Amino acid sequence: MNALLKIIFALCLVLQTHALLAHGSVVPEGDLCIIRIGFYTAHFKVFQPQQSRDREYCEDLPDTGETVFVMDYIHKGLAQVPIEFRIIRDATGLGRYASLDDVLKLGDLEPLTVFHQPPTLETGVFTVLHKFSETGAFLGVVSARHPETGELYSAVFPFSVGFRSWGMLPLFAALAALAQLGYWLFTGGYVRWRARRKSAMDINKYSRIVMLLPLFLLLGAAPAPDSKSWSSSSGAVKISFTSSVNPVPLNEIHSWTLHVTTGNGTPVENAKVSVSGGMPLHNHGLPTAPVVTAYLGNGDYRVEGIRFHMQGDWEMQVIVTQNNTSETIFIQLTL
Ligand SMILES: [Cu+2]
Repeated sequence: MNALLKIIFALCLVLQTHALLAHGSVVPEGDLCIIRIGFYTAHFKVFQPQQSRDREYCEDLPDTGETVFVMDYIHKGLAQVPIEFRIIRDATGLGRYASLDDVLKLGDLEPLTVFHQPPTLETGVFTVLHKFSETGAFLGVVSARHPETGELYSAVFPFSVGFRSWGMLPLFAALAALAQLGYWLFTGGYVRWRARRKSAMDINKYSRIVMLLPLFLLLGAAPAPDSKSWSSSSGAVKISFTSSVNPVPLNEIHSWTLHVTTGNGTPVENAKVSVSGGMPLHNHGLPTAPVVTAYLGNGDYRVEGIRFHMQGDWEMQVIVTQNNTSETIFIQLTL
């Protein structure tokens, strides 16, 4: 047993160094991943909101389906360069060791491309969304052309979709489990477990029903979504909203009408209203900068240019200023 543990430990070490070499232009730094596009750097995050909500990935993705790639600029110069984003099937055969040179040797990338966004200027956060329909090995290619020198900088990051590349580790884990099982059967542990399990079963049946009861009660008590309102911490200002697209859409520019009242429901007329937002759990902002474009009367304000680029928990921050006092209201919504 001791020898087996040593083998597993040695294997972990080997896989660890393997993983460190593995990210191409994306390198881990603490809990974050950094992508280097020439001298440009950005925090690099990948989400699969439908499958794993707020889990952040830097390379290998467990599932197919909707995937969001996010680059939060560290080097602010990236806000002024059009960024090109391409995902190709890995035809280099090099997997995690593929470099930019290997990609250039492939020649025409068009036949291998599964996703391509031509150079796009994003002043805030760069995000692209792609729905993977098949598992496999892929290469991401990110390029940015320097606006003055004209030089093209590129980054390549190999990643896999739909499986975890843990190398031989699962095999060794299975071996260890088998050894443990053998020991257990041999010492009679199984017989004792069977006896305990049988008496536990009858209790389980009832406790499960009791545990579900509060859930039913909660579902019955949930308020209708359109009657929702949010207050500032002092309670002086209250806000509700209606969206031009219902329900609030994913990845679509739309507008909101904010209804702003005092705590007791009197409309707040002609105030200065500003709106921003983001995902607190992902630590990133909105991909757009919404603007209040009109006061519509009766405490209603039109906000244009809202876009949510991924599923999950969002928070909108609304600041209402009138007579030199500002109140801040946070609106929580889950997409
Ligand atoms: Cu997010």
